[in-house]
Amino acid sequence: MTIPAFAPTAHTDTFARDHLPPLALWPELRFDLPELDYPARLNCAAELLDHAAGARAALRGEHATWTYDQLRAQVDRIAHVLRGPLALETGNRVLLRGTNTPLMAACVLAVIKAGCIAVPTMPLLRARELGAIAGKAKVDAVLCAQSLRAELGAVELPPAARTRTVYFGGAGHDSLSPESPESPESPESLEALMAAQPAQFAAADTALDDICLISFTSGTTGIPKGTMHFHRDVLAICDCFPRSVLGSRADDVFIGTPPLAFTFGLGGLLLFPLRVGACAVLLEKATPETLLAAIAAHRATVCFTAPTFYRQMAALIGACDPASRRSVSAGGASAPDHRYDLGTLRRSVSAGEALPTATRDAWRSATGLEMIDGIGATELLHIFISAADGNVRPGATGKPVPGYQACLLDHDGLPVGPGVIGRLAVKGPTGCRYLDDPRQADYVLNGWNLTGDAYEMDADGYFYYRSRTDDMIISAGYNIAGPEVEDALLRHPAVAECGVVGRADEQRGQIVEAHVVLKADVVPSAELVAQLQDFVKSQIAPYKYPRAVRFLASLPRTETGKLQRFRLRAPSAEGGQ
Ligand code: 3UK
Repeated sequence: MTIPAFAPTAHTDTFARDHLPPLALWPELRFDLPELDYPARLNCAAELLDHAAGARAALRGEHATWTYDQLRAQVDRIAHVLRGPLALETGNRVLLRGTNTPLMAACVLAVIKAGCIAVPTMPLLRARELGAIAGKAKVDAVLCAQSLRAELGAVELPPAARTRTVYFGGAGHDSLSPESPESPESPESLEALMAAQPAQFAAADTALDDICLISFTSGTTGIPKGTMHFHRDVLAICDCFPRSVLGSRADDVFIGTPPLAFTFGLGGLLLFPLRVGACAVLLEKATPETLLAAIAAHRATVCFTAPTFYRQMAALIGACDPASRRSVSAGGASAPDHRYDLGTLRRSVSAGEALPTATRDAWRSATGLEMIDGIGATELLHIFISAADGNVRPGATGKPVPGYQACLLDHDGLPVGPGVIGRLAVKGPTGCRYLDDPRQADYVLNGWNLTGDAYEMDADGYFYYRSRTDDMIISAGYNIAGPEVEDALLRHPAVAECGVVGRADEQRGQIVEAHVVLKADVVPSAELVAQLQDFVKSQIAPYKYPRAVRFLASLPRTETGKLQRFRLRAPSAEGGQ
């Protein structure tokens, strides 16, 4: 069933709706589950906040814990600030900048509850990128963490947004309640403005298909694309993957690394926990060590992070006693090491890029847990193919999450059967709608969202990731998927991390080139190169072995944990060995 778009909008500023793609270029939307049947008037932030869980913990930051009641009160005060002193109209866009803190989370929810549109931005973005986003989304206001203030000063903002820029969460007090007397607020601080506002705000009476979020893709090339999402989309992602695959519960404690400005993090660390009345731990900065320690300290039950983080955490844990899921020190097989007590962890979700089977295996032997791999995309908001528990097949991402459909298309847009690599095509309750962007026509074909991934399906309907469609290496006529070679290399004991790309070659068109980060105690050498090459040949078809091997100190990655293959292919990356 396709629900016709455009219920009467509550927005007085219709900029976002006016810049939706023409309906003919929309993906087909499907609402095949009864839980996706939302009322015509819907404010997703109000829906998530007006929870029975009032007195229970909702968000834990580094400095404080907020109950559901406290979170709602903070959100309501911020919503008043937006509609009162800042004089924003419904439908206005508010650019958001901050690391993962309770106050940043409250800002996102407040913008949406006030009927405005949240435009979250990744903390590491620089002035030029922020200026492009602010201009594209024509933002009307900015809420920015004090810690990210410096870069914002250099951003070219629309004049209305420049005069409506407010800072929050100064050093060490992002925990504060508005009444907190401890730190004098500058007059422009959000906290100072909040203190003068009532703690009850009546949510804007938005339509289920009013836009509430514009999320910019972390694309590696070209101008960032703004993906537009409705109130119902936000609830739809909560009612698909978390219900049918993750199985989230009110007593869960969510934790992880993806920024709230990345929809992987927004869902996993804010929307999903709130939807079931659970608690989320928000970490401002995390390393594999500090995430492990935080899982133990907060008795976390559900973890969201990228594959490379799991690999590094597995290496830190070392051997493990699967019965108690407590780490034991790498040297002594029986002496328990209580530094990292992961006994409460029951779910570990990996997304953002392909999960190598070698990493799945390393995490299982370190923790006893079977990882939940899931492919998501900013255009579709969250995960649409995944598997958990007994449905996991090594090497496969999984099956379409109930509510979504997927198939593989050939070059002509025709479906291919099992065992043939094709272009991944997806449809479901969420889908791609770029803000005023000609690339809409590249992402949507005959109602399907084309994610840009090359996948293969088996006879049982499991989907196996191969590579990005434009990353497939073609060497002497063979198609070689970099991630398969990476998975083979990761099984070698000397390899900490690696990235495999195609490099232009006169004779073969391209050759397979491996960029390898060695484990701390390993010394690079020509013998090691030969060893790694032989090792790959012993694991997968020999023609796939890396003809060139380069050693690097670290791999270039995005803030979302994705390997930047284009940087490995760049001529300047030709150094190394
Ligand atoms: C790749 C994966 C293999 C794939 C995202 C979960 O990553 C997210 O969104 P982005 O827009 O990137 C989308 C692209 O990333 N990818 C993501 N997950 C996997 N490839 N296996 C995976 N498990 O190329 C996809 O097209 O940054 C992930 C939830 C929300 C998200 N936005």
